[in-house]
Amino acid sequence: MIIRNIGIRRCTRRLLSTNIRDESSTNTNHAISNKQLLYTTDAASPGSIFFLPHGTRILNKLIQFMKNQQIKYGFQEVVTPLIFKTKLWKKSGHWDNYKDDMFKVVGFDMSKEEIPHESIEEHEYGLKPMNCPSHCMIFAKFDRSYNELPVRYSDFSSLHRNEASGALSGLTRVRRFHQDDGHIFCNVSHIDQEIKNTLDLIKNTYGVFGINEVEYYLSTRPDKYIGEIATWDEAETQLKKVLDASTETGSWQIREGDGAFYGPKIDVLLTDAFDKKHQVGTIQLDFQLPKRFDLKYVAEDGSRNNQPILIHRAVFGSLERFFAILLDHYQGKWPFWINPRQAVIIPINESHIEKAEELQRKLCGDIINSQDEISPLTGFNFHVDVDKRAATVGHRTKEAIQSGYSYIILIGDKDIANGTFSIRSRDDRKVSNLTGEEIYHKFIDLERSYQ
Ligand code: SSA
Ligand code: ZN
Repeated sequence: MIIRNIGIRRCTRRLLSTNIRDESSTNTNHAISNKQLLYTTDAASPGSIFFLPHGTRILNKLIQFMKNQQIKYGFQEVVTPLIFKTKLWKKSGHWDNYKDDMFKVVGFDMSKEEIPHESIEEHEYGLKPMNCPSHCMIFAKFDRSYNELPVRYSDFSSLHRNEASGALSGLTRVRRFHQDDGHIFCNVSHIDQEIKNTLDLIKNTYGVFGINEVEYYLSTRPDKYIGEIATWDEAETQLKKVLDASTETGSWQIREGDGAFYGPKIDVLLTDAFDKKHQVGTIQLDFQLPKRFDLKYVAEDGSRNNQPILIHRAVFGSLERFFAILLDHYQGKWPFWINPRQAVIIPINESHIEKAEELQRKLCGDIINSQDEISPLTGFNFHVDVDKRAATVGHRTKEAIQSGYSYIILIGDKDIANGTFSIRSRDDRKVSNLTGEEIYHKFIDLERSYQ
């Protein structure tokens, strides 16, 4: 039974990954990454990405973007452990239903374990493939009342899944990744609104990146599941209802048997430039984990035995997979707000270097310019370089465009005399003459409006 089910799971995955693993989009992404120095990998840790400084800038922007949206939607961010004892994974159901996709962790020196015990469960840990158990544990730590629901936790933890080496693909299927994960603990009356909010957030988020072609799928009960069929049917009906009612989704399709082991889900898929589909966002309705973790809240009438419902959701899906989508979507031509190379200043000759560096300091913002010993926590800080090389202006400009800088700023004698700089964008030869202050405010406006 187990083997058959695993076979089916692998099989559905293979169906998806025949699309996902197409080498063409992966290769293009690698080529852009190599040129722009965004990420790298090493055989010492297959399927785990090293994000280089410029790639990390993009990743941090995505995280900051999502943190800000989530505050608006009432999420509270938490930080949770990476390893949990086997006992916890047995309780959550991952041990029976997800173990093959997990990494086991044991200390080399067992004598360091606090409680010497015969049981393997006392010293064997699993590296988490999901954040849901941690969030259920936090919910269970306190007495909960109906008037605090929905409780919404978000988490950007590292997750590890022991994906088959043959299934690994670029940034889209990796072993270590970070979801923009969220878990909503609520009651039945909240479900529709919470799912609608998430669908709105998904649509609006993708819209910021100019991605408007989105497909929605309802993934139903897999062969390997926990709980009662009647509960599953109820959850699936509920999701169908929201999908039908939601003006955001338009039409949607069914993926039979592709739900999570704990509940059915709405999966959101994007298609890349090579016509390959990638599952990014997901919304999952779960009546099972609250039962396994014995989650309870006190209702308005004072009754204590009320079980919340759990909604799992991710908007980007994982930062790694979404990064791959963006690489493919922009082909390295990042919009200013997320560009790891926002501007380069080119002093025409040596005598202009001082002014160039002055402008660089200004655009790099409050953190660098702080007069205090300790830099402030927030402020606008743009990624601006100065190209002081002796090469011709034409050559340096051409290289700057090829490297993907959004703006090229020239400074020469005439500019110094006028107290301005000559600024042009990557895509338009038209030059404007702006003061340092005007450039700084232009950049602030671009970042604020996600351009
Ligand atoms: N527990 C839920 C979220 O609360 C969960 O983990 N759901 S999920 O398994 O469907 O994963 C969510 C998203 O993570 C997926 O839609 C996909 O975008 C991303 N993801 C899953 N596995 C991988 C992987 N191996 N590599 C990159 N991204 C992944
Ligand atoms: Zn989850």
